[in-house]
Amino acid sequence: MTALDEIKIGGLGASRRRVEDARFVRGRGNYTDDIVLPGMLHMEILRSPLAHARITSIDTSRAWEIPGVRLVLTGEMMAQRNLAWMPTLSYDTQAVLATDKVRFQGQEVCVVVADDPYIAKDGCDAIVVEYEPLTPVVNPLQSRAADAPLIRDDKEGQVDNTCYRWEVGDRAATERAFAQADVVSRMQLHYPRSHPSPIECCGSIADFDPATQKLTVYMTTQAPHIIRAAVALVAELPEHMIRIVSPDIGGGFGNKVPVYPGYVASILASILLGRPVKWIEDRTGNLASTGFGRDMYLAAEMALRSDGRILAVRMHADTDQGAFFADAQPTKFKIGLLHSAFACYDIGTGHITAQGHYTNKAPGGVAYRCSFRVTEAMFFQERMMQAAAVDLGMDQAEFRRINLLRDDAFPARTPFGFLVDSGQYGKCLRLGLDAIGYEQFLVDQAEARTRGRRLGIGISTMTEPLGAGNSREYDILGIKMFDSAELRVHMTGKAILRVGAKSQGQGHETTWGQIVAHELGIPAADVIVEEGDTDTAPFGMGTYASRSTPVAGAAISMVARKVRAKARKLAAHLLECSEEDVEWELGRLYVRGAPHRGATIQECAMAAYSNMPDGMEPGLENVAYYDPPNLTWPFACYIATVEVDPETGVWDVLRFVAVDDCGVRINPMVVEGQIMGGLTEAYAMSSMQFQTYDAEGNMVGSNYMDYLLPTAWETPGFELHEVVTPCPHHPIGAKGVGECAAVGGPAAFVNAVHDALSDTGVRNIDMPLLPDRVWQALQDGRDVS
Ligand code: PCD
Repeated sequence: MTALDEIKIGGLGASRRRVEDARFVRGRGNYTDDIVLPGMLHMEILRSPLAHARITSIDTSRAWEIPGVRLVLTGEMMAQRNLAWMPTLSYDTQAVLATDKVRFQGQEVCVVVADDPYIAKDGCDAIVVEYEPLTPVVNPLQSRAADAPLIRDDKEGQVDNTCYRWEVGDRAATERAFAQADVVSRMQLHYPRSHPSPIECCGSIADFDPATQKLTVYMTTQAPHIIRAAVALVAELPEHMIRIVSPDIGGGFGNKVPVYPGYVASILASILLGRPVKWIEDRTGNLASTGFGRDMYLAAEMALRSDGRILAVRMHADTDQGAFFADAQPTKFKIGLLHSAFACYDIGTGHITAQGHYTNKAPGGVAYRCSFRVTEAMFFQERMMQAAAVDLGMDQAEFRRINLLRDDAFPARTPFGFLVDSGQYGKCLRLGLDAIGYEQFLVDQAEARTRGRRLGIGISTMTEPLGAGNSREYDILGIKMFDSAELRVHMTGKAILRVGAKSQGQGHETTWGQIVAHELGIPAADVIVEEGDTDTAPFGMGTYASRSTPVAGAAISMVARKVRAKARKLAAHLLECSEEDVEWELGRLYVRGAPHRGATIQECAMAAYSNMPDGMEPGLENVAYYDPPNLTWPFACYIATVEVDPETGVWDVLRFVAVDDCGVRINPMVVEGQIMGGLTEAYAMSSMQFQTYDAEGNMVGSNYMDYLLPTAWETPGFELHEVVTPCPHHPIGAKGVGECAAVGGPAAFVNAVHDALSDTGVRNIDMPLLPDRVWQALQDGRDVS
């Protein structure tokens, strides 16, 4: 066979149509809310109207009187079962239902279970809660003030509102480098709170069967196995009696990684009532209480030589974690992978400090489309790079070019301890500049300026650490980060593949089959892919941080290779030769030197059930657990050109060029879809999206009138290009890609707008770059934060 045949069977590199779409576009998906179980009840949550208050009394009597109400749960009742508080994925605790205080607006106070969701809502309305208001704390500045109220007075030994402190790098070497700098460039900014905002909100159906004592939970989780482990450990239920099923998921974006009180309350309700209990969150519940991204204040300095070389970087981050430190982080890294900042540049040395702050806001810091805080890292890095180029009086593209890691530098150790695997950064940058017509744009820009028009160009070059772990360094709650795949080839050569990851729309059912096709020559269409049921799928850490291709994808290659090894034995038996003489080509094994004597993979599969050699275990299946040796490091160069209207502050995107290198692409069409999706979110964050709070801690943006999602109408067109640098340690050379564009994209838009304002003295306008902010900056010639 030839490479062309691999495309025909839907192998590596085939832009195969997404098989899951056959049900999605027909409205035949099976989401949590589509599932109806016999005797199912419905749960609603009563949320706190106040950001910070002591609960003085809760009266549920009127709720109990409503016909159809089956159960009302308060924090007190949870406490009696030791379930009022739950551990978070970051070694903190979070209130399931409030007992002592409420700590953010929208916090879960009571739940009502009833015959239908409307009765349950009426039940919530009938509950009377009395609050004694406390001073709300809505940002890190207030949080660390000497007279700030203590938010987490539930935690023993907690004396102030500090959530954590963290540090990495070489302080002394960094100080020495700064002492030698010709130019020191400084920058401060806020990456605002944004919300992943999946189209499907969160929800669960807990189904405890009193007869079998088995608990089944259908739920919107990106990490079903982690949930099973958490339920087993927290509720002390035997693990084999817990089955977590993630059915179809309508977008995750990191929002569906944490464990939410609604899940836990529905489980307890089902155990108490012995009936299935469904909880489906509404939009405001989702926007007001579930995992936020970002909300980080960054300050940094860069030590530069006058020839443009970066000697060192010093950064400090203050994060607003909200009331509970509830996002998932690898244990060692309290602020995620923020220290991946500057990983694509040769920066000599650096030092980063970080402090997390509790505030009276919903838990934040979730890795919204990024590998644990990498979005903040790359945004800051690229805003800093632009500011430094201005300070040096250098061309921004040239400044990047001379500092990017060179092709012969890999594997490259960063000052913060990462090992960057491979890349062709200079090539990507050049391709991007050529595609946008960089030199000509600068000419046009200068010419337009003479006529009062403000054009700008913004560049963002970035890399992202994707595919946690390796297990030496990465764990969540002590569980090592690896992944798994189980492949069973049936006698007719068709197969089922079960994987520990869980797609939320990424297209795993399509792409995983392609890896099997590549490794075994079985057409991708002959492989059924199953994910998300802990009773059937092998253990996996879930799908987030673009880890599925780097980790689960590698496990799929490895399990297919194990199957191939057995097929080789079967072929030797069929071909009556020794195993050493059997050669492999895609989909077929043959006798070395006699290529016409061969057996197809399908013939070998049949033999595994009907004609195996004496002493061989029948069947053709295997399982593989994959612990990656390193993260994969894709690279991207994003370039935006914009025009800013000086009269209104409105800016339009003229063109957007993206050059992505995510190693070998399994399905180029899926990859392009991922990049376009990420760029759309990047555009949203830079231009229109933020979650903000007033001084009382009231959330502004708890609905889609205030929190804006871009539609096809506002979203600019994207011109996509590719470079392929295979990952040296991944079995098929693939790197992750799902998040890159959302991570690197915002800086391209924001840099472009700032470039259009380069003669005004404006150094930074914080995101989102709403027209009024841009206009204000233009009026005053000053920064807007
Ligand atoms: N791929 C290919 N090739 C390569 C790579 C990749 O083909 N080289 C493809 C795969 O297979 C898939 C996709 O693509 O299908 C993706 O991948 P990745 O990168 O590996 O990733 P994952 O893991 O799978 O996923 C995850 C991501 C994330 S993370 C996010 S946010 C987002 C993204 O993904 N989300 C979502 N995308 C998406 N899409 C959709 N549709 N939906 C959703 O939800 Mo995080 O951390 O969670 O925040």
